[in-house]
Amino acid sequence: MSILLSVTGFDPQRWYEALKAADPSHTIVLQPGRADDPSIDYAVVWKQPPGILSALPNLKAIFSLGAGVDHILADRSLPDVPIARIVADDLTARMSEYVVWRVLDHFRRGRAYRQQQAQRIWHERMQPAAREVTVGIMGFGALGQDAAEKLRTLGFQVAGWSRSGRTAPGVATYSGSDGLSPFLAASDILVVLLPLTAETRGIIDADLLSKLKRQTPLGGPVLINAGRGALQDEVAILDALDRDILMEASLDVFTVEPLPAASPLWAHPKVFVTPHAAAVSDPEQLAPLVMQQIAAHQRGEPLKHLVDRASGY
Ligand code: NDP
Ligand code: OXD
Repeated sequence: MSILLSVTGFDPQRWYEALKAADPSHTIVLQPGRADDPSIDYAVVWKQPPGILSALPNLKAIFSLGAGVDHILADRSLPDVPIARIVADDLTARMSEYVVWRVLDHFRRGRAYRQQQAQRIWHERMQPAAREVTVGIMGFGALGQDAAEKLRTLGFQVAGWSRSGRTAPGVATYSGSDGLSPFLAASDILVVLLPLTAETRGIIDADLLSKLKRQTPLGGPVLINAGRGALQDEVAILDALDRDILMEASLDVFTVEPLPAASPLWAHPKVFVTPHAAAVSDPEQLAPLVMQQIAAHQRGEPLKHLVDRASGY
């Protein structure tokens, strides 16, 4: 059985070795012998070149090497086979670390204290209690729910927004377009963990930012986006920061990645930039899960974490 490994932006060799180590009995192919290679049964991909999958006549399923699948669905010529994504404790824990880190840094006045230290200023800032602050998690799925649980352990109030109205104990949940305004009005710190779909593209715009709570215990609302860059209007974010509609932002994802050197986001004093590093896909942790999925599929068992192409995630 042959598996095509098609990755750009990740190191293919590490994934090759991890997939081999997880199950040495399969052939892993980095480049198909020919475009319509009939020996390929499965494709394991991250940002595969468009068109590469549609030519494979015996392809049975496609596996994303990350939680998101927008990089796969961007290929308009995809064959009609199931697509599965990654849901894994390792990836989830990494994202929750990022969310907790950024929430705590904004909450505990990290930016102000770093500035003070640079100027040797000894000045204690007003510090609210975690219970006075609501973190709104936009995209209340596998990642959002875990982050919510960890933030609740720290004492924060948590709100969640989803499409279908998912609930979780102790979390105020909202859904759909009707639930969006009350959700935003309840959020002091907005954490975006949405997938990029036709419905969510550009959702973090001037209108959305204007609906965030103005008077917050921190002095203004904070935006943290680790979902996808194309969810956000970066001009609107910069404008909201400059007009104090937004107090601070942590951005891990950008409309163009790598973030161009000319982007004003790099040097903006209220913006904290990370290079799409919130939750990396670790080959040693994730390759065994992909191989288990393939083994299950071969035994005729259903695949887990399937993508609904109509909703785009
Ligand atoms: P899930 O599919 O588990 O969760 C997605 C959530 O978004 C669900 O709650 C879903 O609602 C909600 N949602 C989707 N569309 C809408 C909509 N139109 N309106 C309201 N809510 C919506 O995904 P994960 O939690 O596993 O991952 C989320 C995203 O995080 C990924 O798609 C990826 O883009 C990003 N990511 C970023 C990483 C990074 O390093 N920066 C690393 C890993 C992931 P419902 O519950 O009703 O289905
Ligand atoms: C993912 C990512 O989707 O790393 O997993 O962005």
